[in-house]
Amino acid sequence: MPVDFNGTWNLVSNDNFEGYMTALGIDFATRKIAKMLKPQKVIKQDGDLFSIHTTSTFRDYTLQFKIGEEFEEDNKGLDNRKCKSLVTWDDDKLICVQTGEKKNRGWTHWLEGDDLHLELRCENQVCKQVFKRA
Ligand code: YOG
Repeated sequence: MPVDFNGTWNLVSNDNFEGYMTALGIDFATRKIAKMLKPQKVIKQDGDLFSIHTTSTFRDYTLQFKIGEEFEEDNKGLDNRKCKSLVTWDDDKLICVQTGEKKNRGWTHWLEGDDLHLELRCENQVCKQVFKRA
């Protein structure tokens, strides 16, 4: 039985979100709004099936996937670039590779103590987010 990510999680730190957004080509005005946000994640994990709802006062984003099954991701409301995404386990880490126009795009989730960690990668930028249980 792998790690249990189920729950509602609130953002408590957000390192280099600006660099990540710039690598994604997000415009200045949108970045100024986005960096003030404290998004919440609701994760539902049922065997190999996951849904991750990221919500904020500005935009929401929903992702549903099955481990090991590639799917098309639209990134709607984010950078709106389509990519092919694949999520797999690497020990207790959940790793997503987002293949498309942007090099080295993807993310990793893991638990550390009571905290949920998320690393967001795009090109040469890494954003590190930490969430606590709501
Ligand atoms: O999470 O992919 O948990 O999907 C990344 C924002 C900001 C909109 C958020 C809205 C990238 C304006 C999703 C923030 C910046 C800036 C709340 C991260 C793009 C646009 C939705 C993500 C994965 C892993 C699941």
